[in-house]
Amino acid sequence: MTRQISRAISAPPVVWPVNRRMRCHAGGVFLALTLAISAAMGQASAHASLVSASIKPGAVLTKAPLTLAALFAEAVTPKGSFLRVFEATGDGAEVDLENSAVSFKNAKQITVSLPKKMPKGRYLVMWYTISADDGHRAGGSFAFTLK
Ligand SMILES: [Cu+2]
Repeated sequence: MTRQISRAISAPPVVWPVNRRMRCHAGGVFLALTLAISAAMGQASAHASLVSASIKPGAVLTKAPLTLAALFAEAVTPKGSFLRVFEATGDGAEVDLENSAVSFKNAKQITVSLPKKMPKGRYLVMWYTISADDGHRAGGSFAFTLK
């Protein structure tokens, strides 16, 4: 039952023509619908969103790790999904070794190597996933500090 509902709701919303006068009344309906869809999506666990990472968001590290691994809620496609690390200051240069890849043993995990001599500073991790289950895309970022 829940599955059928979420499948029906996750279809692209049909946008029908609404004239200006109708729109203010329709606003409440759209809001209610949006809330209903969000609730249904939450139950269905929709995308390959970030579950955990070997460097925790907001972490302050004293020793630079050589790899960063991140775990996602769903299996991700090797093509198109990535993990990248940038300097949060200065010119925002990419610091990882540009070898972001989905783990052989776990299709829900992406790893990337970090340089041996990573300078102290603040870094920004960016992740982007395409779900291997349904093709849905998700992305986000978090910061950490090396001091
Ligand atoms: Cu999805």
